[in-house]
Amino acid sequence: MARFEKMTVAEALAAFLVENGVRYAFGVGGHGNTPLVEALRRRHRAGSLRVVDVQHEAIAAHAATAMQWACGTQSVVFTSIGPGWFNTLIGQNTAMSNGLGFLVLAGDKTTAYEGPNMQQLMRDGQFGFVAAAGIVSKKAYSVIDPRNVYSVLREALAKTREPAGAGTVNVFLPMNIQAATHDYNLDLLLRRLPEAGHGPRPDPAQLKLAAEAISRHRKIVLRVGGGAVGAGAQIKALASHIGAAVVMGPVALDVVESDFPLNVGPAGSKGSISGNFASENATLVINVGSRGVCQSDCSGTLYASASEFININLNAVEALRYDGIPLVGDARAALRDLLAELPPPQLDADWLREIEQARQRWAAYLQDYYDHPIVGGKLTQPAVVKAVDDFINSRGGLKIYDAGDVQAHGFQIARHLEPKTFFSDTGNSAMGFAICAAFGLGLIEGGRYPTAIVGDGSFLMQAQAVRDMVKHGARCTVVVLDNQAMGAITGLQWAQNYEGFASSDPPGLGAVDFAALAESMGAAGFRAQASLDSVVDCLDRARRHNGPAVVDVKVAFGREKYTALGAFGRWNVGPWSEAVEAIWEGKTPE
Ligand SMILES: Cc1ncc(C[n+]2csc(CCOP(=O)(O)OP(=O)(O)O)c2C)c(N)n1
Ligand SMILES: [Mg+2]
Repeated sequence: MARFEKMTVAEALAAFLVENGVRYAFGVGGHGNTPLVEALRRRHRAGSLRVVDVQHEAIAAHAATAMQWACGTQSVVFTSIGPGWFNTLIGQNTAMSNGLGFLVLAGDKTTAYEGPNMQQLMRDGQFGFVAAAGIVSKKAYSVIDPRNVYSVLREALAKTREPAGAGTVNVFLPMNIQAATHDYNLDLLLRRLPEAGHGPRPDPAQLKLAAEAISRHRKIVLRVGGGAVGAGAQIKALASHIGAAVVMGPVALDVVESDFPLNVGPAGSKGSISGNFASENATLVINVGSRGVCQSDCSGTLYASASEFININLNAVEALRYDGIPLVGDARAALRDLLAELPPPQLDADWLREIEQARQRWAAYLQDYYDHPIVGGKLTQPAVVKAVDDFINSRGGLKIYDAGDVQAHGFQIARHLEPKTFFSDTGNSAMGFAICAAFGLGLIEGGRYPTAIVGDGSFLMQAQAVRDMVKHGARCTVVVLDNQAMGAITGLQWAQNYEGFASSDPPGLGAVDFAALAESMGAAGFRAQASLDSVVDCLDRARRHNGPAVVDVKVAFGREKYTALGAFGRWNVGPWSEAVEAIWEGKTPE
């Protein structure tokens, strides 16, 4: 006999989510979602779901992304109708850019639609929000009937977790429907989604082609992307077998440890000398779960010597990039299958030596920066990033790098000891992601300690997240590298022979006291002096503080050497676009 229970649509929805492993709900209430908030409240009080009210919906979306990324913890985001939902969009794109997804539950006007509603989409038709969300997310639904909770919610949640296609899914909840009651069949309502099965194995015929291609080449690069997370052991095994340099994509820098002798680090304009050297000189490139976003593959022009590509990817379309041999399948399985297909190793001693020399050139280049940590009486950003990164590694913490020069320095300087310890919004580069991510990760009981490394510009885009950290008892540190500039943009303007304009504080304007700002919101604030010892001392005190802490570090900014690491290669932005695209099209550079 089926069991039935009368409840509101919002309550049924909350019951379904809890049953399916959702543990956090981040969001903001409004006139568009009071029945939903009431249903979430009951779950919160019962201890089955933690409701975390935040100061801005982007914080909610970023926190949900970070939780899923770092430890697979499932969350949903809830918003009122209209502006609250709009505020999530930057976070939805961040999640999607990094292959992650979650449900966004947003209020909507009533199904009666008696006339214009406050905060409705101005160009709304009956399903205006659904149409708008359909463009910016994986999928959007409207709950127009209480029974939709059985089917629509199940499908929506499954889509957020789809292998090789995870993304955010928006579910719009008309206000009258949220509050409507229905006699729910509990057996139908409380079904659990099955876990996704093992990923598919690549086609044997394509595997054979790939193995033959490998036997034709001596200079090989294995390019590691986001789809390779969890496949570090298989990547090292294959790289060791074929003597391939391992180039790390920005989203996957920690998949293989920095000390692995064939790891040449990141490539692209914010990459490394060694990563670019290997990429430019390889004749065969094996992409493992890698999309090759513009900044990281010199806008499609990085692999100057490559005549063949192999693409291991769960997504059949991504597997066609660079006209490569497509190995459509799970990275671990495909790498194992490929290795099994190969004859005994024939390593190229010259290539291995060239790789090692390039690694040494990059290490020496970096060391020169670390040896000059002060410019004009202030610490430099590269030196501080190195000190912060070393500190986090020594304590086994998580690091989240924000946007701008801070992010580039994270790519280039951070060292990786184990997977799932480095996070940066590489595909969307949403300023303020890191501070929100640290907030989310700092809530997880027994979780690893998170530290956000952010610029002044990025901090001030989501400064209110500090208040959320305080309110909800997050344990985390935010290190602000304050150069009083949107430094990455000024640097780009200079590199393109423009004037630095509208991208830094006007001369004479005093700096923000970030420690005081943090203290005003109830967090601990620490001010570093102009020495690396002082930075480390502040980090240590921040870490021992049992709550959120902000460490304010004033860093040098200008055209002088040592203030920022170099950019390399090509990037199709601004005045460079045409020249880079000509190379991409196959024209010889002038
Ligand atoms: C939301 C958002 N707006 C604009 C940009 C473009 N952008 C990229 S980096 C950057 C400046 C970052 O400044 P800051 O956080 O202070 O870091 P810095 O480069 O100075 O180290 C800007 C404006 C962006 N990535 N995200
Ligand atoms: Mg800055």
